[in-house]
Formats: sequence, C-alpha cells, structure tokens
Amino acid sequence: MTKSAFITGITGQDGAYLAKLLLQKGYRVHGGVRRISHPETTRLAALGIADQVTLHSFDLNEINNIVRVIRDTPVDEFYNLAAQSFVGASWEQPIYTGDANGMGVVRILDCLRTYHPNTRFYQASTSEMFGLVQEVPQRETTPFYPRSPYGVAKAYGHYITMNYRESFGMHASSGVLFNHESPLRGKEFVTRKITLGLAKIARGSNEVLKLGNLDVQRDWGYAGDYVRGMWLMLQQDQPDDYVLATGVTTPIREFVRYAAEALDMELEFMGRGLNEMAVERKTGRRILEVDPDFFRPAEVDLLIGDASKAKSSLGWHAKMPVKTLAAMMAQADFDALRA
Ligand code: NAP
Ligand code: F7E
Repeated sequence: MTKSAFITGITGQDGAYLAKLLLQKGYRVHGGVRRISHPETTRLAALGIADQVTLHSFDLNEINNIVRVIRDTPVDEFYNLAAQSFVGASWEQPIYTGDANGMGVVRILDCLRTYHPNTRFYQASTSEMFGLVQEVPQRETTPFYPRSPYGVAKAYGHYITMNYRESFGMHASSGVLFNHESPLRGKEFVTRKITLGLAKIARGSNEVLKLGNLDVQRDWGYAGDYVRGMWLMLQQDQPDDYVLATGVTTPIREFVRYAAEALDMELEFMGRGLNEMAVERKTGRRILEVDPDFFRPAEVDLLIGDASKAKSSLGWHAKMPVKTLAAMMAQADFDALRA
C-alpha cells in the first residue's frame, strides 16, 4: 500500500531533501507552506519535485489552521521540520520563536492525538539544546544548557514530544541533529555565507566577506545524509530519540580554507580578535574580515556529537566529510553565478 507523509517546512532545506527521499521511496507527500506574498518553492524546483508534492497552507502559530489541515489530511508519518530556524534572529524575535518552535510542536501533537493518534511523528530537535556543553562529545543523555531563545524553545519542543510519547503512547521521536548543510542552505547561515561570498570573489567581485565570531567550532554534516536518519527513526517499531552527527568538529577558519581551496584560493589568516582577517596568498588581497555586528549575545562554542546510538540502532552514519561538503557548496555557488 502507498505510504503517505506530511512535512511541515517543506520549502526549507531539510524539507526539500526529505520530500525527495520520500518520493523516491514511493510515498505520497504533503507539505505545509506558510502564507507569504511571494510563495517560494525554489528548493523543491531545484530538486525537480515541485509538481510532485501536494502543498497545504500551514502556519505553526495558528491553531485553527493546524486543526483543519491535520484533521483533513490523514497520513502515516508526520515530520515537523518547520521552525524559525535562525539562531541569531531568535534574540530579535524571542516570543515569535518560542511560539513557533515550542508551542507549535504541542499544537501539532495535540491535533494528532485527537484525530490520528497512530500517525508516526518526527520532531526536528537540535544540538543547540546542548548549548554550553556539559559533556564532550554530546549524546542523547547529555544534559541540556541552551544558550539562545531558539535553543530554549526547541528544548520545550523536545520535552513535549517525549511527554506525548510517554503520556499517550504515541509513536513520537526526536532527532537531535547537529548542523547539516548543503547547496540549498539558507544564505544567512555561516557555511553558505562563506561559500557564496568566496564564490563571488572567485568570479571577480571586490566584496570582502564579513563574519562574526571565528573562534567557534561546529560538527557539520550533509543535509542529504541527515534526512535519511529522520526517515529511519520513523521506521523503528519503538519511538525514541537519536543524535545525528559526524563526530568531527571543525573551526570556522578551517571551513573557510576548505571552501577557498575548492575555488583555487589559498588564504592566510592574520591578526587577532576584531582585527583578524584573511588575505589571499597569491595576490595579498583582503578576502575576509571580522565584523562585530555578527557576534551573538551568548555563544555555543564547541559542538561535537556522538551518533553511536543511531549507528547501532538505525544503521545510520554521516557519509560526507566536511571538506567534501565545503567544496561541494563552494562549487555549486560558483557554478550558479555563471548562469
Ligand atoms: P530552514 O531551511 O530555515 O526551513 C525552515 C522551514 O520552516 C521553511 O520551510 C520555513 O518556511 C518554515 N517555517 C518557518 N516559520 C514557520 C511558521 N511559523 N509556520 C510554518 N512554517 C514555518 O531550516 P532547515 O535547515 O531545513 O531545518 C529544518 C528543521 O530542523 C528546523 O526545525 C530547524 O530548526 C531544525 N534543525 C536544523 C538543523 C540544521 O543544521 N539545518 C539542525 C538541527 C535542527 P519559509 O520557506 O516560508 O521560510
Ligand atoms: O552559525 C558563527 C555563529 O548561523 C554557526 C541552524 O540550522 O544549526 C544552525 O544554527 C556559528 C555560530 O548556525 C557568522 O556565531 C560567525 O556560532 O550557521 P549558523 P547555528 O547557529 O549553529 C543548529 C544545529 C540549528 O538547529 C539551527 O536551526 O557560526 N558565525 N560568523 C556566524 N554565523 C552566521 N550565521 N553568520 C556569520 O557571519
């Protein structure tokens, strides 16, 4: 029998990759799209699937809308990927972020409980819940210490998913996913900002890439690998929570170097703190500088995940190394600029 799934946030990076994966597996795919003046389905179009999914008007912040959509669209699996996903914006919009990323989750869970209690549910939890890390590497049992309104709201979403699983026996699972990137990543996130900025420079632009705190490290994987993990979680007999990560953490400077190398640029970092910069060795041209506008009020310094539970229970591991990822993103941006 054909399986069906609903993906909130289907127009986002992960939503597009997950929709593609589920279509390849023969699912009928529904997606939630919030009302905006200029509907954006460019990621679905980039993957060649824009006309293969059924879109529904869906907003995490509107209970009546959620009730109607969930009641009228019975599916086997429900993936909640929608969120205000930019950590930096969560200090500017803390209440909106709390409502969408926290309350939005319980709105969905409670509607599923009422109308379709047997639908399997996936919640997009995040390594940002570990924040000021209490253990290295971080795993499913590591205590949370979120450092942003985004992380705090996601912690609520995580706990309420556990609570509905334990209270009502729902098949509700959370994936605690570390950063995952791709050529479809939003342009304000640091990896894409780097690859797009360097690609423009490689194409002859005089722009200087301005970044914030260069002292942070992230465990960066490829989004295409991570959506496979989401699907695997909902195929298990029992619901549970899983960390998905590569187990390798990389400083931002290294990511910049990997992307630059892929574009035939060799960079040298010099200076310290706010005066740090990177120049291109061959030309001596300044490529990158630090801009305090991109610093955050509180920072998450060292994220590195232990995905051994996902490996042993789901048979999942991250396939793409960060160097390949940086090169792939830089090349994709470089190629797109030619068009
Ligand atoms: P993304 O590209 O920013 O996509 C987010 C999606 O949510 C977009 O489709 C967006 O719609 C939608 N959305 C935002 N606010 C909404 C609202 N109020 N109602 C309905 N839809 C709304 O994010 P992503 O990288 O794919 O991440 C997917 C999920 O995983 C998010 O929940 C994120 O917090 C979480 N996560 C991501 C990572 C990562 O590294 N990528 C790691 C851990 C967890 P528009 O297209 O209209 O903006
Ligand atoms: O920042 C530093 C910044 O915005 C990474 C989301 O998908 O992953 C993502 O959140 C780091 C931060 O991602 C700039 O301070 C320096 O420490 O790319 P980001 P994020 O905050 O890690 C988690 C797991 C999610 O759940 C989120 O949804 O890079 N950084 N300079 C910068 N960051 C940005 N954006 N821009 C800069 O110029």
